[in-house]
This record gives sequence, structure tokens and C-alpha cells, in this order.
Amino acid sequence: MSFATDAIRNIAIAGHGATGKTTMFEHLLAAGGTIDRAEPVASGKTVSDYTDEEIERKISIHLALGHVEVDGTIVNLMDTPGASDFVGEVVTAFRTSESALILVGAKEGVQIETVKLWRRLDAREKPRMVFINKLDVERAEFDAPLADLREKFKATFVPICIPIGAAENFRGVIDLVNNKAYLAPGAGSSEDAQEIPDEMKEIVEEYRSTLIEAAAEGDDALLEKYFEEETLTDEELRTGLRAAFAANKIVPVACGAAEFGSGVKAVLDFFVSAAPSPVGAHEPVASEGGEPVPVNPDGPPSCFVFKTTIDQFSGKLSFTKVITGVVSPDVDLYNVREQNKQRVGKIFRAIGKKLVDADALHAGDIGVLVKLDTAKSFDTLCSQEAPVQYEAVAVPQPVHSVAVFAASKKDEDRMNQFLQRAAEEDTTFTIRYNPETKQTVVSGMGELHINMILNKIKEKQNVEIRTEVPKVPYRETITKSSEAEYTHKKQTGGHGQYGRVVLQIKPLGRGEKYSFENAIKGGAISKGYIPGVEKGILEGMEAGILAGYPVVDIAATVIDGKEHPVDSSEMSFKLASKGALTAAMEKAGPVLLEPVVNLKVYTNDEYVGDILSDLSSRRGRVLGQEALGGGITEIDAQVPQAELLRYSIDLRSITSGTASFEMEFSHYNPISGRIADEVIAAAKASSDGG
Ligand SMILES: Nc1nc2c(ncn2[C@@H]2O[C@H](COP(=O)(O)OP(=O)(O)OP(=O)(O)O)[C@@H](O)[C@H]2O)c(=O)[nH]1
Ligand SMILES: [Mg+2]
Repeated sequence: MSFATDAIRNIAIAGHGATGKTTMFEHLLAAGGTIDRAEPVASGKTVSDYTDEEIERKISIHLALGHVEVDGTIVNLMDTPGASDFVGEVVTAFRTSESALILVGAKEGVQIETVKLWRRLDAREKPRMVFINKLDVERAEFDAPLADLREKFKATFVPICIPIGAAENFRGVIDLVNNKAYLAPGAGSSEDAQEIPDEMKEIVEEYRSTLIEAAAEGDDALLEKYFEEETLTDEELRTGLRAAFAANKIVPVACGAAEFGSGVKAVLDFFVSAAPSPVGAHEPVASEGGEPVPVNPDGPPSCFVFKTTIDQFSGKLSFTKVITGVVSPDVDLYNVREQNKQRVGKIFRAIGKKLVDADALHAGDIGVLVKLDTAKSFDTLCSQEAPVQYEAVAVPQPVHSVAVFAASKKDEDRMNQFLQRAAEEDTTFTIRYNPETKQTVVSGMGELHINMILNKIKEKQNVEIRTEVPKVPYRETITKSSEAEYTHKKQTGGHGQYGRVVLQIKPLGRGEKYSFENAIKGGAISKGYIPGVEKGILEGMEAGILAGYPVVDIAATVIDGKEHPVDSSEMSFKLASKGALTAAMEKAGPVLLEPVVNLKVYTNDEYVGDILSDLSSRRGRVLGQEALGGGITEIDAQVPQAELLRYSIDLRSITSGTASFEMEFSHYNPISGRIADEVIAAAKASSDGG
């Protein structure tokens, strides 16, 4: 089967951990007939939590795909993890879908990860709907989480579904769009639509008139008709909702108990009738200022690889969204980054780990290409005649790093190889050798994230990996101008070496790195030796005089010097200028610089005081604090990186694991006194030791 662009719906299911996303995904597949019956998460047999680590932990870790077909429409679903450690998967799913389904617990209300994801969706103006789940649990309510949503987010929330009772009295839901009841008497509900119970008719009318009004707002012609006739037909209701939803004017709210399949059919029907298709969507391109490309089935094919994994049976899988044209089996696609062509063999759709044949993928559709050995996440594949490169997904920066080494030296290469492979599959996991600190550092979105990857390598590949706290990449610079000279002179057997350099150095602005000027007048040093002078400075800047860290933000000017007609060479001048630089830095008030990061912490209000006092003990500077409403606060601060090496662990213990944070490098800041002395002493100790 293949589906035209307007018959495609791509939906990312997201929300705080354990709100029931995987359960919802499973029941949507069952409701649409893709699987015979839904399995509970606890059984370890769900379609989307299929990896060993997911089955073992009973949480989602990876983005998983599935789809249902309803009357010629395909709904591509993406189940995403809720734990903040795996947010990269959610961001990727948001990028590849036209709308999102956000799950919220009926008892818990809006939780922290949901607030953060909501802001990501806001940044992309992405349409979204909400499912208030677990209405069957003790003390569950519908009105309270709805009020919580309204308080936390400035959006027009419009119920498209309401519950019949809640908690121990929960009996099912009413689909307001189709005016039908789904009664769910306890577990194993029948999803057959029924007449609305008499006692609910009045309240249903109230909700429906709000819904009709919201739909009318979606379309000017409908609004006019609504003013005249004060109602809309069911068909007009759907058209209006579809327009209002696609334009992000409303946030439709459904509800139920996914565990029992309750409310699921109403959501699926709503996806088909009202969720936006990829028609009218645009894909951003990599080149700056380049126009986004409209999703369009005409013209040459182009597609975006949003994820790659290695499957033990099928080899490399490339999860791909088609942006333009139609991708059919046996077509040749050009990889823009690799500049090579590869033949696409068969085309598949994924249902969890299972691959099923697809005839072709039209623009907007999502599928799996196999055995494209060189394709990497975020590559573009297209026709060689019409090359285009889509923008990589802007996954968040890693927040936690550890230095790793193999317990036995002989495993070092294998360890590196497996870590590289992990980084290729997981775009929020990075591995980097830091020549300055001589450490291999892996970074990820949290302790859980990194441990999971390391454990997998330990268990599956039998490589014992040890970890240690990564060293901080300090820098050195100067605080005032100075001048110094140095003569390099050596008399050996035949040719001697001679060069004299007089150097002036000045501090540059932070982040300006380096500049070099040749201000020699009258040819004291011939032009041909000047590159040697500059090389000497660059080499000298590789290791500063305080603790051997790289030197930054220096303007160097060579103002005078002397050469010898026979003994001078580029090498002599390099050594002379390196010596002059060292001498000049000694007189220029050298200081250490430490990296400072921008930190954003999201927490329940009750922990704000503890977090602030902890940050001040870490030499943090709090820049601001914003109540996001409903008991959640965002704290913005700048904190030295050296103080945050274990923050993901410490924040968890301060807040019982409820808070989360993001950080990114901000700038380098000078340090002095005891803090600098300690860094210098540590550098001396480690260079003496090794
Ligand atoms: N009582 C009740 N339990 C539910 C309902 N939906 C899900 N659950 C249970 O809640 C737990 C978490 O469900 P999941 O579907 O794994 O939640 P998730 O959002 O996918 O979790 P993560 O992927 O880890 O973020 C499981 O034990 C489910 O069986 C519901 O409607 N009612
Ligand atoms: Mg899950």
C-alpha cells in the first residue's frame, strides 16, 4: 500500500514518564487493527518497548514507530520515552511529525517533563492535542488536570471527549465530535460506540456547543455561518476543528484509560478526521538563510534520515521521512554528505521491531530503508540531479560527562569502536578524546543515559569499562600588555641556528582567541621567516605557563628582531618567538580561565530554596527565576563547569529525582586565589605523575 500526502498523519506521542504513552501506542495499534490485541507494558511484550533494556526496566528508551490504516488514511505513530535522559528521541519525533499527542496523568496533572516538551512544541508552533489518561485510578479527575493545563499553558484547550465518572466510578468516555459514548465497564472494555446515556445529555450539549464555537473560529466562512445559524453540521465541525488544530489555535483534549483501551478509538478517529497531514508543511534546509522546502509529492525524490540503528537480522536500518517526490523500491538515492549513490532495495514500514513491506513512500510518509551502509542520522538522501540538504535535528546538548577507559589496555580499541557506534545511533551521546586532558570523555543527557550505554557494551561485548570524573578544560590568558625578547642561538658542527624576536602581546576580548601582526620595519626579520615567528606563537599558545592549559585571547605583534645571513631559518625563528612569548606572558599578568555554563533547572516550587542555596555553594550566579505556573519553576543561572561535574546525580538527590536541567557552554571566566591555586597544583601533580 502507498498513501497520498493528504492521507498521511504523522503523530509523536510524548509526555512525562509513565503517563501511559506506550500503553496508548499499543492500544492505538490494536484499535486500528495493526495488532490483534494490546499487551500491557508489565508483560514486556508491547510493540514499542521491544529492546532488552526497555523490557528489563519497563520504561521506554528509544523512539519507536508503528502505524494504523483507517479507510485509506495512514496514521504513523511514534512512541517516545518520558525520561529526560532520552529527550533527544522526543525532539527527533517532534521534528518528523506534524502534530503531537501529549499524555497527562489524570491524578498527577502536568508534570515537569511535559512542561519542557510543551515549550519545545511552542518554539516550533507545532499543533498538539492532550490525552488525560488513567481516569480509572484512585482520586483521578478530569476537571483538575484540565484546569492545571489551562493554568500552566496559555492555549485554548477544547475537550473533544469527556469521561463518564472518574476514579472508582469511571465508566467510559463520550466522543463529543461523533456524539457517541464508549462505555468501559472495568477492564476489557468493549469499544463499540453506543448512545449517550440520558443523564449525560445535558452536559454533553454544553461541551458540544463550546466545541462547535471553537471549530467555527478555525475558518472564516464557518464563523459567518455559525453567527447566522448558531450551529454547524457534523461535517463542518470536523472541517473547522481540523483547521483550528492545524493552525495551532486550539489544543483538543481527549481522555480515558489507555490501559483498558478506553478513549482510544475516539483519539484515533480524531487523528484521521482532524490531525494535520504533511500537506503545507515545510522542511528546513541546512544552508543558512535557505528557504524551507515544501513537502510535495511532485518532482525528484528527497528524504531525511532521522534515525539509524543496527538490527541483528536486517543490518543497518535508516528511519526516513520523505520530503519531496515518491521513493519507490530499487531507486538510486544520492547521499549529499557522502557524495555517493546507493540503491534502495525494498522499502519497509516499522511496527516496533517488525518490518513490513511498503510499496512506495510519498512525500510526507515515514518508512525504513535498509542496508544503506554509510547513511547516518540526519543525512539527506535525494536525486543526484536535484541535490538538497535538510537541516539536522537540533538535539539538546549533553548535560553529563564521564571519562572512560578500558579496564584492560588491550580492550581500548574495541571500547572506542563500540562507543563510536553508540554515538552514531544515538545523537545525544557523544564520544571525544581530549588531548589536553588525555581523557576519552563520553557525554549524554544524564547518568542513566550514559550508564545504560556503558552497561550494554559491558554485557554484550564483554568489555570492562571504568569511569572517572572528567577533567575540566581550563584555559590561560593574560591581563595586561607586555613586551619581551628572546634570542635562539645554537652553534653545532656545521650550520648554526640563529633568530631573535621582539614580541609585544596584548589581551584580546574574551572569545576572540588570537591575532598576529607583523610590525617589523626595515627588514630586521626577512618576510620568509615571519611564518616561522607565527608558528612559534601558535605552538607556545598550546600550553600556558601557569598550568599547561591552552592560551587564548592574545594579540601578538612582532616588532623587531635580528637574523643571521647563514644560521637563520624558519625553525630558529619559531623557537625564538616561542621563547619570546613565554617571557612576555610572565610579565603580562597571566591568569587561569574556567568554563562557565548556562544552566536551566526545572523544578517543583518546593525545592527552589534548596536548589538556590546549593547553586550558591557551587559559585553559581542566579540570573533569574520564573514561575511557570502550577507549581513549577525555572531557574536560570551561570555556574562554573567544574562545579557541575556530578550535577545530574546531586540534583536528583536534592529533589528526589523530580527536577531536571539543561546546560550549554557560555563563556570563560578568570579565576584566582585558592580556586586557581588548586587547579595549578593539580596540573603540576598530574604532570609530575605522568
Ligand atoms: N490504571 C491505569 N494504569 C495505566 C493506564 N495507562 C497506563 N497505565 C500503566 O502505567 C504504567 C506506565 O505506562 P507506560 O505506557 O509504560 O507509560 P509511558 O508513558 O510509556 O512511560 P515511559 O515510556 O517510561 O515514559 C504501566 O504500568 C501501565 O500499565 C491507565 O489508563 N490506567
Ligand atoms: Mg513508554
